[in-house]
Amino acid sequence: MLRVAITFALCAVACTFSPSGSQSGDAGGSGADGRHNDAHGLDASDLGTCSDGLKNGNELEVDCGGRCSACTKLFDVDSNALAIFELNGDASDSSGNGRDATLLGGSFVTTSWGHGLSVPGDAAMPQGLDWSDFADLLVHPYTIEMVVRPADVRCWKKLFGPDDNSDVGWHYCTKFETYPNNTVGPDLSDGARNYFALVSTAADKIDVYIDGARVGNLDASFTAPPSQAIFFRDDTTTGRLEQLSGVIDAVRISKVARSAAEITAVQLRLAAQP
Ligand SMILES: [Ca+2]
Ligand SMILES: [Ca+2]
Repeated sequence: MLRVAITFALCAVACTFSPSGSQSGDAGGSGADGRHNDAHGLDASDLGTCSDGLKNGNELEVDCGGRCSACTKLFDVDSNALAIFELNGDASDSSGNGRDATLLGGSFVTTSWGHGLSVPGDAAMPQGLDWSDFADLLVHPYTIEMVVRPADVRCWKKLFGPDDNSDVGWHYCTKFETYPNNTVGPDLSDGARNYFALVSTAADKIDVYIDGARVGNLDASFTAPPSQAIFFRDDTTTGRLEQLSGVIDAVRISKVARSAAEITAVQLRLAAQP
């Protein structure tokens, strides 16, 4: 009886089942040795679990990640999202709220998370996203999360502007900066992916998280709600000479202060599919 129980327990860990109930993990006849959950020892039967509607094997989400094809949705949809832009070929809102951004310019390129918006960083070229139609929704508390791989982090490369006629806003300036206020956090690097989470702590203050770690609290450089919400394009005041160059994989805008645990969870997802 003990042996039966152990066998069953092993199977619960190592075997996979199709929705019809037929067991697929042992299809190769190797027994419940865990081999089929090992990304280094696959056979044809393993790949069937990449389309079974279940999160199994080493999948990051249901039927994607790990040994399956890459996951393409970085952010989970929940009731606290105002808008989610996965940027997998367009600027549509995947939160279910229909708050699409206007694509100002850029091109879509392949990334480890499907696709991202590539912006050239050229003052003469249109680029970025305009979400100004919904800027009045950005009241405290709010959270803006952005996953960006910059080509150049030198001062200044604008990430977010609350007003197209103002130099203020969020920038790369070697570090993260809420111009004209303060820089915060570590020195950042050209070509390295950054996950920024900017979490309001008052109408004019934000906590800054970079790659899952809280690095400080500082003036947001504007008082929420902003008059506009322009991402990844420089303002007219500086002649659009402070344009970001790089690739943006996804953006989520939320009507809550996302918790440290939620932000850590996103960073772990990112790290699992570098
Ligand atoms: Ca699966
Ligand atoms: Ca994406």
